Amino acid sequence: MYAEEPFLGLGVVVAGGMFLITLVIAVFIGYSIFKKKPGALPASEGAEEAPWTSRKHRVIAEAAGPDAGPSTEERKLSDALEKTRSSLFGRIKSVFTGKNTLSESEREELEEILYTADLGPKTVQQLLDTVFAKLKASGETGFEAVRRELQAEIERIFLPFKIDSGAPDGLDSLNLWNAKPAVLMVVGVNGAGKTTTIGKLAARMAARGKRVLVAAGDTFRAAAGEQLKVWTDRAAGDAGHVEIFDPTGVTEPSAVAYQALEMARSQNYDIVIVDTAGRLHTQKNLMEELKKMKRVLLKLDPSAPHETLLVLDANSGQNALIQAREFHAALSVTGVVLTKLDGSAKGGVAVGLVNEIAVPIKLIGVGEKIGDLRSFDSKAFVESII
Ligand SMILES: Nc1nc2c(ncn2[C@@H]2O[C@H](COP(=O)(O)OP(=O)(O)O)[C@@H](O)[C@H]2O)c(=O)[nH]1
Ligand SMILES: [Mg+2]
Repeated sequence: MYAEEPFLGLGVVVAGGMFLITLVIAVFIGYSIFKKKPGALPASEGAEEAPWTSRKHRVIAEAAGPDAGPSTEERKLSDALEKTRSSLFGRIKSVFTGKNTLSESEREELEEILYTADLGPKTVQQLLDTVFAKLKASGETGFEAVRRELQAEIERIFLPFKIDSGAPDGLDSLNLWNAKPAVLMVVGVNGAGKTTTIGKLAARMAARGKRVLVAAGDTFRAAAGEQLKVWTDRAAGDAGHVEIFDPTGVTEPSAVAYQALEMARSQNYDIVIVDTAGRLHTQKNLMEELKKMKRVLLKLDPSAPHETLLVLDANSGQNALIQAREFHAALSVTGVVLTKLDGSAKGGVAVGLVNEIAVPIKLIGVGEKIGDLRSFDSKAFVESII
């Protein structure tokens, strides 16, 4: 009996060894199969793909609305804000390289950086007062502390105007879902991006199955109607629920808006978007015309317009603040679309806008294509710029 024990021990060792070898082979085979399965590993994405392919797919996915995933949205936002980031994060960081103090001289440097990034003088002072008071109390110095407190303070500014943007297509931030037809008036100076934004919005509305009528209310600019037509055709895509209302011979913008709403009512449209002029003979004339437009819409529907969006070009910096003040005083705008954030170093203007004009930024434009419109996520925005 005792003599058999060594053989038994040897048997156990051999069996154990074979089991281990089998296990290693099984794991190896399993891994190879898993690796070949399409989509099993994200590494296959992008690398050798032609850039236009991914771009094309992205645009289509985004135009289709809610199905577009949040990852694309985040990636594109931080890409778009790259210049603003280097004019804020980059320059603020360089103030603190090689020193870890927080004196008057750093305050002056920060002040200049925030001014030139277009946050607005009043907002800059308010931010720095708070941040410096906090850091003095805690005794902290250095870049990370300044960055943390700046981010917190800017987020605090955005907080009262934070909008639950719902689905990734950004449309839920607009008050257009409790009326039929709902009226969206789009205002702003020439070249701000009104017509482009209308195209982007109409595409998303069509993707939600809505019937959209776009009123060509910019009767002042020659070819404005044709440009709008190109956008509405693009927006309609294959689903085709976007029409343009551009009556020949009607030169008064309010008349166009009025007739469009009448038509939308009789033909069962869900949403009327009114494009408007950005320039008339004088700025005063423009404001009067826009106010009149609002009044005539109100005559047909006491709750119209349900949204008045002001389109502002981020590149216009402090001028955007001046425009916002004027348009808001005349029309009580319900939200801002901040366009051309892509490639602009002046994205910081968003902070001054909300702080000084007290209107929410509902959407942002990050490019010229139909998919390049985003809901405004203030937290992601702040983290992308500082
Ligand atoms: N890069 C970029 N260009 C934009 C954006 N929105 C509009 N544009 C461009 O700005 C220019 C003026 O736009 P348009 O819609 O005609 O402005 P409108 O006069 O306010 O109607 C056009 O060349 C658009 O392609 C944006 O978010 N990013
Ligand atoms: Mg236009």
